[in-house]
Amino acid sequence: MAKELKFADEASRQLRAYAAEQNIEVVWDRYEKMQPQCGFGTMGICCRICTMGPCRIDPFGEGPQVGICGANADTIVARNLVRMIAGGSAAHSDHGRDISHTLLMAAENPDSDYKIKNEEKLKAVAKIYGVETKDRDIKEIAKDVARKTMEEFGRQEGTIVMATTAPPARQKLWRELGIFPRSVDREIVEIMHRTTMGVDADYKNVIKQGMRASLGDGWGGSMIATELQDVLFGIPNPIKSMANLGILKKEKINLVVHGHEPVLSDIIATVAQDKELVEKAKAKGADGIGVAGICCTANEILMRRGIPIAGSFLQQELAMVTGLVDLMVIDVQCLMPGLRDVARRFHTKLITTSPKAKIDGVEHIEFNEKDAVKIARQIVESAIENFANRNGHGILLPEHTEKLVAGFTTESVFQFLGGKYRSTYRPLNDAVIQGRLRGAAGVVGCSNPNTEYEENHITIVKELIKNDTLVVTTGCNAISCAKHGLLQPETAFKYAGEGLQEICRAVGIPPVLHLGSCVDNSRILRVLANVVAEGGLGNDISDLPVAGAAPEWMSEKAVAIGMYFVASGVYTLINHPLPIEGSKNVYKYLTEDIEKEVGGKWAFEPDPVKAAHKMLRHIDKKRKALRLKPMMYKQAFKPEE
Ligand code: SF4
Ligand code: MSK
Repeated sequence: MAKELKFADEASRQLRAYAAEQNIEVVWDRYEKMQPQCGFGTMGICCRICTMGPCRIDPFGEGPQVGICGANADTIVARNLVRMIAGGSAAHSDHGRDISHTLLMAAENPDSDYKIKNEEKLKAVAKIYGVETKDRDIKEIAKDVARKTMEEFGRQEGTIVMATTAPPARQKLWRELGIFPRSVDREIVEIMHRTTMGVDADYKNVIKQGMRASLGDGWGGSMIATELQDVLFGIPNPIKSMANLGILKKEKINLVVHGHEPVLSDIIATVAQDKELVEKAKAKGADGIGVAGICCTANEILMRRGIPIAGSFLQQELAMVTGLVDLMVIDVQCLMPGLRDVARRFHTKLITTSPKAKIDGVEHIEFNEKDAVKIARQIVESAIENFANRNGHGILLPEHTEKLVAGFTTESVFQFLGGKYRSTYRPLNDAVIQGRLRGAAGVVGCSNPNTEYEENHITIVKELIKNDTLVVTTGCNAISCAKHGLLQPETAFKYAGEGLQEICRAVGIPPVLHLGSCVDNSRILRVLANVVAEGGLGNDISDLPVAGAAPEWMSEKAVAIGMYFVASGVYTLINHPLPIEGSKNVYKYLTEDIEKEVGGKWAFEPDPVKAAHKMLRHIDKKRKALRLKPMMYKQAFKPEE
């Protein structure tokens, strides 16, 4: 019998209990079976880089303190950590590279299924790269921009051009420290080189390369992905929608898209509205075709099209457990191979689409951008065909849904704050300076069965907004916030402090702003750069009264994101520590000493209220340094604790 778990989300609790009754194993069951987990791995002191090993360091000091080659805990821990950064940066950046190729294809091929949807954004990116725009055909500009962004991945000389959008003081610091990223791929390759057997054994030097690669992700690969997706699919604008598994409909064909890249999901969302296909669906007895998303591909099509969100990372299997998913189509990243076995217990058809992400025994329909609509049609038709296999037995649909407003961006929200016709960050900066806002926090990232599902996400966000801190969110945190009603403007009056309420009332925004998918954390970087450029809050990101958190993190991508925020000057808090506890030196360096070098540091705090308070204290420290008005606290805690 599966252990009864506490979930902040009732829909997930019900479905997880139902799965247990039916003997369907899902992520929480596999997590339980895995206990106790390996202490060496958790502490980062296991090395299997060469076959003299595997080696492990005895954390109690009684057994071996170095590996067979003589590598100590500091070296092993640092190497393991930066290899996580390499994995995470590679995932985001490969996504960015694919979008550059899609843009080039859209510009070169007049019959392409992709079009340039936002010329203004294309011209803004062209400006960053010095591409001439005056009196030029938009497709010519797009070709140049696509090629320039492609060069960012494999550049052999110079540095990443996109990273010149960081504040000048930050760029100067990166150059002085030798961490200004040269090219996206090069920094990832260099991590792999330095961490192979017998290369870099100085933990600080290893971590330095980790910072450089992560900056290549945040200010390079991820930023390119975000910018070019806005060009191809449109810049999001505030848009209403719904979230949670209750958005699946008994009477409709339910097609769930899951993964990260909008090149497929965006086309599916269009094709699913095709009259002929809708008629086909009706002929099969369905009341139309419903598209819903899981994880970040969901965020992509929510932000631009208002397509409802079925759930976050930990709900991918539960969506199938409803018995209502006729087809789930997946692309890349955060796809649990366990989906295959859950799908087999239901009529659900699971389809992989990327040559990079197949699952043994699962139907594969290979997607390519050249035949995007044709392939999307094939997938939608497959969902329609499979509707007849839904036998009506064993359906459990928790009726839980929540309204939301998403679609905020670096451009749109602050245009809002600046008034309709003035695109300026001045009102935002002024609100912080005058003390209506304490500051801002980015709360992002995954969920993890090692934490009570969504409890940390929601508690931390509520505590921050209560204390007049504007929250921006991406990834699965954004989905959790949506499911718990935090993305509604009215929420401000329930949970936010008076200053933040005042702003939300004046501008009509929620106190928690959904900025998109995981690659869209680059929007947060851009917001920070714009706030610095607006003036009055210091010269660099590290001067700002801001903090970041990933309260239920699990992915290597979260490590890359956290590290690029730290290296950009941001205090970054996660619940469970990085796997570095096996090295006192690495731990101290990342949680203390690194701040003297880059202005940001890591913090670990599993208790969400204490975590929020740590972030607030950091924000207040920055306010004090800027000589801004001290803030009141909405809950009894000692500011200096
Ligand atoms: Fe062991 Fe050194 Fe080989 Fe790692 S690199 S497995 S510590 S011998
Ligand atoms: S999907 S990386 S679980 S946020 Fe981007 Fe969610 Fe984390 Fe995947």
